[in-house]
Amino acid sequence: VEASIPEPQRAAWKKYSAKEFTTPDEFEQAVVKHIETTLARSLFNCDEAAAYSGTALAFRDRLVIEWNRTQQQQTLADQKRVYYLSLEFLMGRALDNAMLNVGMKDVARKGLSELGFRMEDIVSQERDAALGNGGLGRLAACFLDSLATLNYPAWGYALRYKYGIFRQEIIDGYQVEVPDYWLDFNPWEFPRHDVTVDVQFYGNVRKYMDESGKQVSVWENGEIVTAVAYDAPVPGYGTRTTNNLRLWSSKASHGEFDFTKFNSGEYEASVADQQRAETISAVLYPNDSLERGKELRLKQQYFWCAASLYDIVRRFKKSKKAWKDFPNQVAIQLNDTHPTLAIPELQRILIDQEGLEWDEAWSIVQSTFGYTNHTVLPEALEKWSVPLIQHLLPRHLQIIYDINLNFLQYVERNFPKERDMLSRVSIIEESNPKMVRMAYLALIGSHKVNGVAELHSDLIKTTIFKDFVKIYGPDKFTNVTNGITPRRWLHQANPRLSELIASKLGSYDYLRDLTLLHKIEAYVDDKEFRKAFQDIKYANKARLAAYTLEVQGIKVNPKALFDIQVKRIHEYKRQQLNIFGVIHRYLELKAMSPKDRNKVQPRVSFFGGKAAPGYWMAKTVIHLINQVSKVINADKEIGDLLKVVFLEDYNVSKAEIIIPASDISEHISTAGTEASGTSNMKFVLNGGLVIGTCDGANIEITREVGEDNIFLFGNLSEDVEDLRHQHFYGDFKLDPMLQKVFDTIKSGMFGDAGQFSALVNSIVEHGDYYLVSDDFKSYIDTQKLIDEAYKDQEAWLTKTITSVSRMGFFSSDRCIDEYAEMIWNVEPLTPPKQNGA
Ligand code: 73E
Repeated sequence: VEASIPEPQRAAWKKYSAKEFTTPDEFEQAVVKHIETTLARSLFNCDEAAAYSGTALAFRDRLVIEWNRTQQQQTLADQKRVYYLSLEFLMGRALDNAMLNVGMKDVARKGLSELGFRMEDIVSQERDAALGNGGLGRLAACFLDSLATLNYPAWGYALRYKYGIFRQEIIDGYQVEVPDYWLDFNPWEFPRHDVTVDVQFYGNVRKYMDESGKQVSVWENGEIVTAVAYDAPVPGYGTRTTNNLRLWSSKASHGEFDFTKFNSGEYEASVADQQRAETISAVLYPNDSLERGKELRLKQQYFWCAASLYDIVRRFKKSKKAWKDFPNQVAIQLNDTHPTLAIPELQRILIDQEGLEWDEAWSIVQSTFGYTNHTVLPEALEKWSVPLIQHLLPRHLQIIYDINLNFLQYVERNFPKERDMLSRVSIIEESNPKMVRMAYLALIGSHKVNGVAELHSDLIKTTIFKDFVKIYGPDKFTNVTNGITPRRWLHQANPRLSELIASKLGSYDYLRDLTLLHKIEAYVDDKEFRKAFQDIKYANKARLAAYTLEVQGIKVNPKALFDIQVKRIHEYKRQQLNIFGVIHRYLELKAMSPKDRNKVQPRVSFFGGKAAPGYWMAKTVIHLINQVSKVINADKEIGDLLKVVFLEDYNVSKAEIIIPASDISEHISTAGTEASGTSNMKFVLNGGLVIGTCDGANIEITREVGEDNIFLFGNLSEDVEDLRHQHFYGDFKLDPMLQKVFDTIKSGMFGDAGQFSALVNSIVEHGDYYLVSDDFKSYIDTQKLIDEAYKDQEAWLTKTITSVSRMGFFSSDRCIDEYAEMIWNVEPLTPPKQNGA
C-alpha cells in the first residue's frame, strides 16, 4: 500500500527532512547523539567499540539519505536495471569504504580525533561481512562497488547467512573451524519485515484443462517457508548513487509459533518447524570450487532464486508494461551456476501464473539471463540428482525436461547426422541416478555466456561447451576479464601509495579511471618519486612484520624479500609446490658454507588461506606448512635467511594489510585450472611482482606489464592433457630435487611422516594430477632468478613502478562497462546535482 503525505503537509516534511553532515562539528554531533541515545552510553562509558558503532551509525544515516533518493530516482526513471544474483558477496568492512565513497574521510578523521580516537583504531573495530569463500564472492563485491560508482541502476541479491565463512584457528599446526556469527551488531542492514515472499518446496503438480481447453499446471500442497528481505546500501565512489544489496533470510511461514500446534500442546513440533525453516539461510557452504550435492544447498539455491524473482517480477508488474518488455527492463546475471534455478522459475511464473505460451515465455527468459562461468574443474561443475529435484521441486523438474526436449529437438533438426551429440549436450545426464547438468541449463537459458579471463573463455569453448559453440555459434560466448575495485584495493589498502600517485597526477581522478595510471610511468626515473615509492613499500612491509609479530609471534625482517601466497587452499592452486620449494631452499641453505650463505637473499615465505572443512588434502598442506614453519623458524643457523609464516584466518580485511606488503606473490596453479585469479591484480597494483604460471589473468597481466616484469614458469595449458596421459601410462619420473624434499619429509624432520604420506603419494604414486613434479625445476629456477633480480634493488623498483603504471586495464569499472555494453544493454542513470533534486 502506497501511503503518501498529502500536499498541504509536505512543506513541514521538507523543512525537517533528514540532512547530511558536512563538517567535523556536524559529524561529531551525529556520533555523540548516536552513542548517547541509540547506544545508551556516555562519555564515561565509551570504548573504541562504542565509538565505532556511533561512527558507523552516523555514516549509515548519511548513506540512507542518498540510498532513498537513488531508489526513488531509479523507480521514476523506469529504465533497465541489472540484477546480480550471487550466492556470495565477500564485502569485508563497510565503514572505511563508506567514508571514502562519500568523500568524508578527512571530516571523520578530524572529528574522531576531537572526540579522542584515532580513525584507524575505530575502523579496525568492525568485523568483516564474510558472506563468501574466495575470488567469486569478492568479485561480486567489487562489481557492486563499480556498478554504483558508474551509476548503473543495479541490485545485488543473495542470502543473509547467519554464519558466514568460518573463522580459521591454527591449533598445533592444524586448521580448526570456528563459527562466524557476525550479526551481533550490524548497522549496515535494514530489516524489511514488510517485504516478504512465501517460497514453496515439495508438494505435487496437478494438471487440468481450463475452459478454453488449455493445459494448466498447479504446484500445490507444498511446504511454505517465508523469505524476509534485509537491505544494505552500496555507495558509489564520488557519486550520489547508492544501490541496494538485498539479502533474504528464511523463517517459518507462520511466524514464531504455529499456534494451532502450540495450542494443542505440540510445543516441540511448533518450534522444530521454525528451526527447520531458519536452517535454510543459516550457513554459507564453505566449499570453494567443489560441489557436494547436499539437499540443503539446493534448498538455499531455490529459496533465494524464488524470492529474488518474485521481487523482480513484482517490481516489473507495477510498471504495467507488457511481458515482452520484461527483458528491456530487467537484466539478470547468474554468478556461476548457483542461481540456475532462476531460469525454470521464471519460465514457471510466466507460463503457470501469468498464462503466457511456452515459446513467448522462453524467449523472454533467454533474453533476460546472462551466465558467467568461473571454473572448468570437473569437481566444481554443479549437477543435481533428478530424484532430489523431483522431490523438492516437482514442477521445475517438468519444466527442465520440457526445456531439454525442445532443445534436443532443435539440435536433432540442425545436426541430423550427429546422433551421439544428443546425449553429450542433454541437460539430463543418463547416469544412475540421472543428473541435471546445471551449466548446460544455465547456458541454454541465457543469451550470453562469459568466461572471466581470455584463456579461460577460450578453454570453455574448446572443452566443456565445445558442442554448444557448434549449436549456437561462437557469438553466444564472450570474455569479460575480471577486475578489482581500485577504491578498496589501492586507496583503502594502501593510502600512502594512493596519495603519492595523486600527488603526481594532480588528483584522485585515477580512482575512477584507472587507465590514467599510465601517466606515472613518466616518473619511473624521478629520484624523489622512486624514493617515496620505495619508502612506502618498506613501510607496508614493516606494518605486516609488526602484525606478524603481534598475531603469530614470529619476528620477521622487513628488509627480507617478502614472498606471499594467500588464497583458498586447493590442490590446483598448488600451495604444496610452494612449500616443497621452501623445503628445497632450506636444504640448500643447510648444505652451504657460512661464506656462501652470506650471499643469499633473505626471504620470508608467507602463506594464508582456508581449507574447506572436509578437504583432507588441503588440510594436510596447511599442517605441513605449519610444521615446516616451526622447524625453519627455530633454526638459529638459518636465522633471517629464511622464515616461514602461516597467517591465520585470511580474509578481506587481512588482505588489505597483507597485499601491499609483497615483493613477490605466487599465482602458481596448474596451467588451465585457475579461471582468472584476482589477487594477482591486487598485488601488482600495489607494487609487487608475480611469480606465476601461464594461467588465468596472469597471461593478460603479462601482456599489460610486459614479459620482463613478471616471472612466468611451468608447463603450458595445451600440454597438460598429454602430461597427465603420460603419467597415467606409467611414464612418470619424479624430479630429483623433489625426491630429496620427499626424503626429508619421510625422515621425520617435520614430524610424523605418516601424516604427509597421502600428499606425497598423490604425486609419487597417483599420477601427479596437478603436475607438481613436472613444474618443480622450472619453479625453483625461477625463484633463483627472483633472488638475483631482487639484489638489484634499483632495477626491481623500476619493474614495480612500471607495472603499477600499466595496471589500468584491471579495474572492475572496465569490467562492468563491458558487461553493460555486451551483455546487459543497460545505461547509467546520472544522479541529479546536489540541490536540484
Ligand atoms: O579463478 C577464480 C576466479 O578469479 C575462480 O576459481 C573462482 O572465481 C574467481 C572469480 O571469477 C571460482 N570460485 C568458484 N568457482 N570459480 C566457486 C565454485 C563453487 C563454490 C564457490 C566458488
